[in-house]
Amino acid sequence: MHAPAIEPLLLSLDAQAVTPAGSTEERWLGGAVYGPADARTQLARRIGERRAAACAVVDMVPLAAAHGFAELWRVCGEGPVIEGRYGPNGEVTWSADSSLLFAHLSLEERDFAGDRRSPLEAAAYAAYRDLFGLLQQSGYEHAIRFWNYLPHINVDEDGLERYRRFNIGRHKAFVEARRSTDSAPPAACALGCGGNALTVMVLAGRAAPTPIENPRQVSAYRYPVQYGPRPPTFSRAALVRAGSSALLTVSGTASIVGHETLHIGDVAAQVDESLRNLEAVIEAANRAASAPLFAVESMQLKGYVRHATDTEAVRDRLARRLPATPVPLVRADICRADLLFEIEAAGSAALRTAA
Ligand code: 3EB
Repeated sequence: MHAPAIEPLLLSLDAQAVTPAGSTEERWLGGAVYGPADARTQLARRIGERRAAACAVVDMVPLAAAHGFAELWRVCGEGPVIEGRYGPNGEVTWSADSSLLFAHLSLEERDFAGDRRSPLEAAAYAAYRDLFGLLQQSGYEHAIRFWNYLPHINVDEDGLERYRRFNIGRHKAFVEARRSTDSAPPAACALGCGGNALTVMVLAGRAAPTPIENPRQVSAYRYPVQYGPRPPTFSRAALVRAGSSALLTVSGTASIVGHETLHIGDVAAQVDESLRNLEAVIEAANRAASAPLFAVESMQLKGYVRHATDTEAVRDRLARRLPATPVPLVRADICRADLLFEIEAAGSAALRTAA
C-alpha cells in the first residue's frame, strides 16, 4: 500500500508521552500546536526549530496533555518541503511541497484600532486578503481548509457579537478576491482562543477540492440573517485527491440540525448530535468519492469543549460511540453561545486504481 500524500498526525508534547512521531527526517507541512505560548519551544525540541516555525501556536488549554499537543500535516510525496514568508510585513508563514501549501498568520487587533470598522472585522478582512494573496501568487490557489481562532468570540462589540463581526470581514475578503461565498467555499472551523490575536491557518492545493455538505443541515453559507448580517463562509467538509490518496477534512461540527442549535444546556446530547452530524458528513463524502474511503473511527479527531467541568461527560459520551478512538480535547468557546461542544475530523485514504 502506498503512503498517503498527506496525513494529519497528532503529537503529544508531554515529555513522557509515547507518540506516533517518527524520525526527524519526516517531512511536515506545518500545523498547529494547542497549548500555552511556550508550547512552540516544546514542539521545536521535538521536530526542530525550522519545522516548528511553520506551525501556528493556538492559545487554548488542552484538557489532558499538560504541555499541549500538536496537530501536524505529514507529507510523503516526492520533492522537498520549502518554507517562506509573505505579506506587507512578512506576517504570513508558509510551507509547501509540490502540491499542497500550509500557511498561518496571527494579527493583533490593536493594530487595527484606527480603522473605521470594528478592529476584529478589519483584522479578519486583512488576514483573508493576505492569505488569498499568497494563494493566488504561489499557484496553490485552491483553499481546502481554514482554521479561525479569535479571542472573546461570543462577546458583544458595539451591538454585534464578535463572531458575527468576524464573519463580515471574512465575507468581504472572499468577495474582493472573487471567491464564491455561496457555493463551494473551503471547509473551516471558528473557535474562541486566549490572547489578543486573531490566528488564521489554511491548507491549500493546486487542484480544487470537492465541497461536501451535510444533508441534515442547511449549508452554513445559506444561514438566515438571524445568525448575523453575513453568513459564515464554509462548507461542511472538503475532499481532495492528493497523489494516489484522498484527504478528507471535516469542518467544525456541532449540535445543529437544519440551522438550529439542538439540546440547549445538555452537553451529552450535544455530543451525540455532533457525532450524528459527523457521520452524516463522512457518509456524504464517501458518496461523492463513490467508495467507502472514510470512517469516523479511523480519522484524526479533535473536540472543543466550552466548559472544562463538562470534560468527563464529554469523554463518557465519546467513549460510548468511539471506544477505541482517542479524541484529544481542548477548552474553547464555540461560535454560538448555546453550543457546548464541537468536533472536527481529518483523514487520508488510499485510492484504488483499476489494475
Ligand atoms: C456551525 O455549524 C457551527 O465560521 O468557519 C462550524 C465550522 C461553525 C466553521 C466558521 C463555524 C465555522 O455553524 C459553527
